[in-house]
Amino acid sequence: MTKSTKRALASECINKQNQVVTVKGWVKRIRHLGNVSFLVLREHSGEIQCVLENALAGMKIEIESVVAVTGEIVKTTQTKSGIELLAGKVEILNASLTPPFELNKKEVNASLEHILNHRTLSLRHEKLHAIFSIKATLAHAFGEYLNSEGFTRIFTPKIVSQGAEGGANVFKLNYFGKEAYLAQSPQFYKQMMVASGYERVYEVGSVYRAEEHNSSRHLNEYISLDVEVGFIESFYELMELETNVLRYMMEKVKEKHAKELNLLQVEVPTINEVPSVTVLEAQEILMKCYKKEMPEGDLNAEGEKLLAKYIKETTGSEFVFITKYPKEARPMYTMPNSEGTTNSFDLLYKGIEITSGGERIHEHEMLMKSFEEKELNPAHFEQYLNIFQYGVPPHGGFAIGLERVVAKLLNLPNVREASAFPRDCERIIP
Ligand code: AMO
Repeated sequence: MTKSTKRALASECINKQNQVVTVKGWVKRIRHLGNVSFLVLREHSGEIQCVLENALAGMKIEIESVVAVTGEIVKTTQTKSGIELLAGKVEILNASLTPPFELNKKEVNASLEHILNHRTLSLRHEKLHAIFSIKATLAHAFGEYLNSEGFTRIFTPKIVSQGAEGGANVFKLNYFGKEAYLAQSPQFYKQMMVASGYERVYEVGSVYRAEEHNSSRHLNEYISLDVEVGFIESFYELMELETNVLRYMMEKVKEKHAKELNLLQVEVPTINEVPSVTVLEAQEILMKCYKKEMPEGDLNAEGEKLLAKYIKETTGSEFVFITKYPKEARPMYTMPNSEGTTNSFDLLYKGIEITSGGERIHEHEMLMKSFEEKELNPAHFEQYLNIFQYGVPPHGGFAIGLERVVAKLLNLPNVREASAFPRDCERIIP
């Protein structure tokens, strides 16, 4: 077996001046000037210009081919990095056809349909590529912060016997002849893991919603960043925890992605205290300032946008918590309070809901009653309900929709742009 040449990364070449190295990657651009060709090679760590002289300059190389280039790293004034590679050998590892997607323009001039139809190629465009590097950092930072606060990461099933969020938006599937569903959220399981004694748990996982409306903020599969905490004194603790998690996530993006943020012309918000209003207060603001009447006990999409505008103008914050929704607007597991509402909250970011959360009912009898009030048959939820007879502490949690956070942070008009391979009513490929 022949030993392959050890690959040098483009980002390391600055420290390899006057050394002979082999770089490997995609041909981003190739320009011919007489006996010389300039090949820009792109890979995950960055780019490097390779200069091909004489015999090599005549080589026929299609852009987006995968190549290995061997040569000496030298200083130059012709590139931003101040170095280039003088090629002695070029090997085409896998030739590309002419790509059906324009990758070398500064802007992406293509419809979302075209972008998504050619996803593998479109993700090679630096602006689209940047979105998913930032998304990965947000998800990682979410876990990193919670780990440092004594949380345990959990992994719960996505094939379930009951939907946790209610409503009609569950995908049914045939599970060896029995009816099963794709999980709408890890709600019951994260509560069960708190009750199992882990107390503080989180999950980063896919969840499924059979939303039939093709809107710019709904996906049929998305990443839910879930948190559940035992022994809470009040649901305000959860709002504080979420503020801290989000602050850490944003700081990490700032720290790691200066280049991508500059490319996308995005400013990462500094999260201080997040303002909070009750649903009732929000409705009063919308009536007083914008003459808008809202649905009973809730805000509609227009109301959420207007409230965000009001909060931004009056406090400077792009985030706002809305608290104390009525029972009717929340799932059966939500803790009611003595004011006739619930200990629940949503978080809006730039006028879009990115989180729901709240305190859960932890007393068996109260929970049974709540299921019955929502006309749910307790027999269908027996396993979950039984747990509450064996010592479950006061607890609560929340879930953040990752793609919505990415879309809002990066000013992407459609949440699909924040999913590498989005699932919507019409799309299941690629
Ligand atoms: P909820 O159903 O409000 O709450 O979902 C939580 C968050 O998930 C995101 N989200 C979506 N993102 C993209 N496409 C969708 N179709 C979609 N639906 C929801 C939103 C939303 O705020 N179990 C509770 C959470 C909890 O109380 O812990 C739940 O799932 O950002």
